[in-house]
Amino acid sequence: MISSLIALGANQDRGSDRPAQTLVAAISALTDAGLSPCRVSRFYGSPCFPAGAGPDYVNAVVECRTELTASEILTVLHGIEADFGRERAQRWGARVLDLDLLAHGDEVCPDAEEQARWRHLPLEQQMRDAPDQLILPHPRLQDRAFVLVPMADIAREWSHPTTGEPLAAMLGALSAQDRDALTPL
Ligand code: PH2
Ligand code: MG
Ligand code: MG
Repeated sequence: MISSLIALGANQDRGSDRPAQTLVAAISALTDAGLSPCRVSRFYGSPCFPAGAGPDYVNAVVECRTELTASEILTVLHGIEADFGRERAQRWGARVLDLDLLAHGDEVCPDAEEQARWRHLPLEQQMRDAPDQLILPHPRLQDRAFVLVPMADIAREWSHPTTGEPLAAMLGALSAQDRDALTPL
């Protein structure tokens, strides 16, 4: 069994469902797909990144233990996003549901060099270029309070497989302002 960390986010109502209800439904859908979360973080309200680009998000992180490969998990996540009516129109636009595979055990994809290249991408290039292949760990993980704060609820012991940096150090490297902008619901 491999431990997988999955980030959930929503900042748009889905029919009459508010984003937090959508995350609850998405966790059920993960369970139905055989990815039953063994740990679920608190749900947090978080200001949209980049600031002003859209409504506030609800974010959470779950841990699943699974025999599925990373690419099989990704297929499941994309299937759930599609079932929930996610349209992949605008990069970083408003979305009814976003499911991101953050990490799959200690796996580094496609390799350490390429993972590092995406991790160090300047912001303007991040806004323009999306990787067409799975990058693990998620290349933006260390930059985002809306990932690290919920992750710390359930995966305090996690450390980055290439940099060796512990989660607590990544959290400490964020500004207090970014961390404090996350509010548990
Ligand atoms: N996801 C994005 C872009 N911006 N901002 C917050 N607060 N939470 C997110 O999950 C998020 C975002 C792209 O996936
Ligand atoms: Mg995504
Ligand atoms: Mg995302």
